[in-house]
Amino acid sequence: DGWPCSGHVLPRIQMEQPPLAVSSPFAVLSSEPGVYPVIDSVDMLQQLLPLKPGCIQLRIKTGSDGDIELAIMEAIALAKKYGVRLFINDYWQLAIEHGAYGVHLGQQDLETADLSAIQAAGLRLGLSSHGPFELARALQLQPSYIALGHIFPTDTKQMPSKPQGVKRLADSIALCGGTPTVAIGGIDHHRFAQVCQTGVHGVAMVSAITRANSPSEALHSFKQQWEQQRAYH
Ligand code: 3NM
Repeated sequence: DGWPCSGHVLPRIQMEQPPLAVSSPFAVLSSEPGVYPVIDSVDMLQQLLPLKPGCIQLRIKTGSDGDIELAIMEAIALAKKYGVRLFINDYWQLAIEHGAYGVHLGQQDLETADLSAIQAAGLRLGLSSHGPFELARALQLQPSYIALGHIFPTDTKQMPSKPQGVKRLADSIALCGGTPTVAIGGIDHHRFAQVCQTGVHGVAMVSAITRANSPSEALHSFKQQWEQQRAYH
């Protein structure tokens, strides 16, 4: 497919476009996301909920459909009991059906997810972004928050892009205007303070919490640091 130009046929550049079915903002977060563990089991959720993280995300990548639905149902019920805002990664239909606080989607999920249904159900929407193009695409959809990643090298997920670093994180936060932002990727206790100092609204972590000797102590310590940074800035 192309168009003629001075006797040559140039390839037509295909830009994938998001489904722009949604023209108003998604439901807003009740407050900034804060310390935001990303976990993959109900067991880990049970350990962390008593510490009341700002938000928490259930991100399950393996398992049978039945097991995944059961885990999502249990997780939503537990999070409600503790009054913690739970985002379901990927499984937006189940999130709607069982009344999660919100849905978190990657950019590739935008091809298939029904954003209007998520919005109509009143669920919050978090979107991942990994650089200026994805950030612009995410902003167009007026989500409840935008995740900016990955900030530092990470072993948890294979990333096709390069780490963005804190300078780019700060620039992206400015570009987001009023939309809340969440930093993710390679954030641990040593790097937490410099991430907070960018003014980001939330910090998401997988391994620094789930692979700690005591996940609940790790979360407690991140929450304390978050409060200190907030009081300082
Ligand atoms: N999403 P850790 S980075 C799940 O950049 C995930 O979108 C990322 O794990 C993104 O805190 C990432 O262990 C993994 O580095 C984050």
